[in-house]
Amino acid sequence: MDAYDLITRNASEVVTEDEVRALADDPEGKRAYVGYEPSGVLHIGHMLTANKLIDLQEAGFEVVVLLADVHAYLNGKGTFEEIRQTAERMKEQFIAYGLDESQTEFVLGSEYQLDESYILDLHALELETTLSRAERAMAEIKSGDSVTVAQAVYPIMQALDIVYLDVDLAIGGMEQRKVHMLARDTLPSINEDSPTCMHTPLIADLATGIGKMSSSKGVTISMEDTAEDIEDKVNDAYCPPTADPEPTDDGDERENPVLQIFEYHVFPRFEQVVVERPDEYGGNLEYDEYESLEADLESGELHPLDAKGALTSYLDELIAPGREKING
Ligand code: NAL
Repeated sequence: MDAYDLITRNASEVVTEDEVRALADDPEGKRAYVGYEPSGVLHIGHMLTANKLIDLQEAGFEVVVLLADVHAYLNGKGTFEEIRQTAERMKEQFIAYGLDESQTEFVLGSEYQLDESYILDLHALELETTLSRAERAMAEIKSGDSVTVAQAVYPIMQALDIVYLDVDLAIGGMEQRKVHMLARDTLPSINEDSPTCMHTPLIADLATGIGKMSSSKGVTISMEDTAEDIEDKVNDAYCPPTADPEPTDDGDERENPVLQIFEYHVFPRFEQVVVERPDEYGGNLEYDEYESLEADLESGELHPLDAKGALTSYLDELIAPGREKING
């Protein structure tokens, strides 16, 4: 796989391809970041952007993880004290999950976001941003029903962070795209370059395949799940024998979350995927790439229950080191 393919694999959106190609041509010393609000438990959604960071480390990038404590506070995720503790646990879990500690810089937002120069630059960007634009940028990020002033400041700070962390490539889930577009449009007004961005897909709710997986509602897999939790959740998961399920009767789009997890979590981290089956059911199946597993599920060669059994053991292998970090 060449550097560009590795850097962009499994991305839903690359802004722009030309800009990423230029980075891929000379990745040494280039910096990529992802930011996370420390809140709740590290789950499979966080781990999707973490996989991208691991790809980028392999391609030679320096990787910055922003533990966005001030952002979590602005988004109503708790007291500063609680958020700080969560940030510390999150950092340990990322390392356990496979981010190379010697190649990863962890930064707490509050280390620089309270400095006078940052605040003055923030106010300069606030002057350039309408309230409605900030509100739109937050549509898929905000917690709660109404939008607070704090939540309108949030995306403007996120844009400014790209400058302060001196980042060449901003990574986020698709729910971050409007914040990144705001950054691309407004940073030139304070004489900064528009940042290059790349967005990772959103995984559908495990139980229904509808909407995006989230820890606040529906079913997700977290770094603190036991092997039994994973087995139960995966066994109950929505997994029709197709990668392209029909919409619901209410017209909601559906995905196959079991296939999505194979594609975005398992294949990027394992050379080969083995589905164990007793000899009387045809014996083990071996896959070197996601597409062949998908084709076998669609043709009926691979039964959804066998796919789920394999997914359970691979997920457990990915999650076990983080779980041990917590349970000691
Ligand atoms: C991500 C978040 C907050 C601040 C950031 C600053 C720079 C880069 C990325 C950042 C968290 C993200 C979330 N908005 O929804 O988790």
